[in-house]
Amino acid sequence: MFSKILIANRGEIAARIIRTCQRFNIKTAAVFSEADQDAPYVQQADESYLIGKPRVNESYLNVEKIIKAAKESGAEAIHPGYGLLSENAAFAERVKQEGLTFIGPSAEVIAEMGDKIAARNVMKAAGVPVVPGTMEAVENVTEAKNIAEEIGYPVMVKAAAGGGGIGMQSVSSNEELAKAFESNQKRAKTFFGDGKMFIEKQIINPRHIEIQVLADHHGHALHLFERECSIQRRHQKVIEEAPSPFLSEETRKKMGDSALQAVQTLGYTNAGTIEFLVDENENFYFLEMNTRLQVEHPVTEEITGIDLVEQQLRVAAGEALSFSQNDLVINGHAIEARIYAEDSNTFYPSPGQLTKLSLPEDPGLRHELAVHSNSFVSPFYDPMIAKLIVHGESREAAVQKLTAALHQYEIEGIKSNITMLKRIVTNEHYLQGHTTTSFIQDYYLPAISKS
Ligand code: MV4
Repeated sequence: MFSKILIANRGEIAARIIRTCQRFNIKTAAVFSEADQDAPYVQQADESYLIGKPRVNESYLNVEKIIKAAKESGAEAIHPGYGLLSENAAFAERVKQEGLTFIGPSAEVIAEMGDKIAARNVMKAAGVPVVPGTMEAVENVTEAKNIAEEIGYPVMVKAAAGGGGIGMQSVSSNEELAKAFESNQKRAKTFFGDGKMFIEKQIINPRHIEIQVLADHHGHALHLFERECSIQRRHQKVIEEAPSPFLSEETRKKMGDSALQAVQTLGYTNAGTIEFLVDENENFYFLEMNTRLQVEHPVTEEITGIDLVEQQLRVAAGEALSFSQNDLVINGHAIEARIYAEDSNTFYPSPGQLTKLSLPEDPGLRHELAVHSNSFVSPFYDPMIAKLIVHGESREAAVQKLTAALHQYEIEGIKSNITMLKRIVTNEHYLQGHTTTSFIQDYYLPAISKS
């Protein structure tokens, strides 16, 4: 096992990684920007390195500064967390070239999954169902029209370098197609420097359900069941849970088997997530693979009892997984609510000075915190300031705990989405498990416009 690692991230995930390291007496080196001098994780780490100005390009995305800090600290490995450099193949490669271990999959597989067309092809070859559509880049509008007519409208026009909804659009007719194709291609070129586009059939009223996978360097691969992440707003997840209230045992098994097929075909190592769209008839289709630890990983930890950061460290250090698929069972139900510094009605970010943070302390609650009670929430970064995770014997028990906890959760000085979260978890459709990607549009927005 490593004796010291550097964490190339900030906020709650840096704190989360430090916690597991402390359990195993692994020393931690943090990096921080001028805006994060006072952040809890900077104190919690054994040592910390100021790497630059607040803007991410000058700090958390600055590879040279991060490598320099890693060298200076004597760390043997770098944990990239999520976002930032975590799915940057060039960074993973650079870390390796510097003689350090990147705590994640190989640079090659990161690059392969970053290209959504390449990913579709690998998954198809692995026998994983992919959304019907093109398996190569679509060159121009004429070709796009022919393909869309063949697939049948509505279709999704997507950028190969995209993900998270950028460079993507739903198109319902031939008339809309030319503009959609060209404008998304332009956006993709601007954002990603890559205008490759592809077309898929649009799955109607889908759920977003993802499978957590884990694989070591000795040929062992496991899945840790699914997370239901359908409740999102503008491609930002709000509430996630495990297991999904929608999946039958049969579909759960099929999705898990598919995910394992994918991992084995890819030669994937470390923790990863395979995202699927699931339609109303429980047909599932590969969407994207995330080659990192995810924000919502705690719900999987709660229902399986596995510490995913511990497993990432062990795998990266070359250890074999010490348990097998048959050892894993789903225990109860877990839900995560993301606490954002934003207005519950307008969704505008609300950075600023916290004056109070008072956390509920009921049993079965877990807090992941980016802030303390008098933190300044910086406008430079993602407005997620905390996560509240609950675990209960059943979905009903978990929802009840979450509702009670949200009612006790106190944040003052800045606006938060606590009100929004309370409205969602008490919504009758949520209680019935009607968690689809249009939940906020269909049930939340109409409810607040009435109030
Ligand atoms: C889709 C889709 C329907 N059909 N693809 C949104 C983010 C990006 N990762 C893929 N997305 C979608 N792709 C096909 N063929 C619907 C979405 C989608 C969505 C997916 C997951 C969670 C929330 C979503 C919200 C809107 C659209």
